Amino acid sequence: MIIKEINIRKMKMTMKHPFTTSFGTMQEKDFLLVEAKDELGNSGWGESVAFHSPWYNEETLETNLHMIQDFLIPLVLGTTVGHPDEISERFRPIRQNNMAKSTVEGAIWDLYAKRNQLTLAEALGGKRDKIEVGISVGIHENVEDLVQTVRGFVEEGYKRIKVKIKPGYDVEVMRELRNQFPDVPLMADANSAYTLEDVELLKQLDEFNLTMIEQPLASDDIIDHATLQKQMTTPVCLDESIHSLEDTRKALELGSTKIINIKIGRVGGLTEAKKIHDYCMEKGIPVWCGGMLESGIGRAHNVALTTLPNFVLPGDTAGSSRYWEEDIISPEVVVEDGYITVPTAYGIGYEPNFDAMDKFTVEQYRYQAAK
Ligand code: OSB
Ligand code: MG
Repeated sequence: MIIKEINIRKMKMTMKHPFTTSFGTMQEKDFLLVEAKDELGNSGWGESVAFHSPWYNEETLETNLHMIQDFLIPLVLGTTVGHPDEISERFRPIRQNNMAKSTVEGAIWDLYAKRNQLTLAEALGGKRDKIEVGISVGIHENVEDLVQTVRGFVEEGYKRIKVKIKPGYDVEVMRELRNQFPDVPLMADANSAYTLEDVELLKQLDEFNLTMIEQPLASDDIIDHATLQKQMTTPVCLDESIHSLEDTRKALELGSTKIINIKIGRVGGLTEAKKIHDYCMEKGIPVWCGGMLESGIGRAHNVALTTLPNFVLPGDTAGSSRYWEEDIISPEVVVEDGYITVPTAYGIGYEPNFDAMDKFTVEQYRYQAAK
C-alpha cells in the first residue's frame, strides 16, 4: 500500500473525573491523533499517549507534534508499506521519542488491517473474542472516599483493582482496602515515588497479598528494582522503566521484575509491544496492557493488543464511560461484567465519531504525497 495522506489533529478533551497520581492531578487531556490514508481511500488512526507535560516520561504533545511533522511523516509519506512491521525499522535511526513513533505506526497498523479486511486483533495474531478488564483508581482525599469508589468498581465487575500510592498514602490505605475487599485482586502503582531507603516500608505491603506492585522506584531504574525484588514477596511489575524488548530482556536477566506492563506508546508501537509479549511468553513472564487515559482510538489499539495469548492479567483498559462524557468513537468501548467484547469490524473495529472528534479538535494539519 502507498501512504498517500497523513492528517494530524490536536485534541482537547476534559475527563469526567480528575485523576491523581504521585505526580499530581490531571483532568484536561490534550493529545494528538494521526490518520493515515492509502491510495484506495482506506484510513487508519493512531493516538499519541504523550501528555501535556512531561511527568510520566520526557515526551509531550508538543514534542510529539514536532517529531511527527518534521521527522516521522517524511519517512512514510508517499512510500510503499508492505507490512506495518517495517515502520519501526524505518524509524530506528531516530532515537527514543517512542510515543511519537507509536502514533504514526498505530495509524499504519489500522490502515493495513482495514486494507486487508482483518481486525487489528487478527492482524496482530490475537485470538480472544473478549478481554478481561481491570481499573486504575487515582489517589483520593481520604481512605473512606477511596473505599467507596473502589466498592463501586468492584460491584461493576472489574476483574482487578489498581490503586495509586505515594509516600504517606500507602500501607494503611492498602490495609484498609484489603480489610474491606478480602478476595478482590488488588495491586498498587507508585509511579516511581519511592527509593531503596523505603525498603522496610514497601516490605510491609507483602502482608496484603497484592497481585503486584507497579514501578515503585525511579522511572529510569532497573538495578534498584532488582535489589528491592529480592527483599519483597510481592511481585514487582515495571511500567516506566521498559521502553523496548532490550529493556525487557535486561530487567528479566537482573531479576528486576516478574510481570511487565506493556504500553504501546511507551515501547514505540505495536510491533515492539508484540515482540515484548512474545519474549515474555517464552520466558513464562505474564504481561498486561497498561493505560494512559486514552480516548477511544488509543483504547481500541489496547483492546486489540490484549487479544494476544500472554496477556493473562487484566489490563487498565476500562470502558470509555470511565473517562469521558462522550468518546470520539462509535460505538464506545463498553465493559460488561469485567469484560470488553473485541470488536469484529476491520481495523481497530470502532469508527471515528466525526461529530464528537470535530468538537474536541483544536488544530488540524494535512500532508499529501506529491503525485
Ligand atoms: O502509571 O499506569 C500508569 C495514567 C496516566 C499515566 C500513567 C498511568 C496511568 C494509570 C491509568 O494508571 C491508566 C488508565 O486508566 O488509562
Ligand atoms: Mg503505572
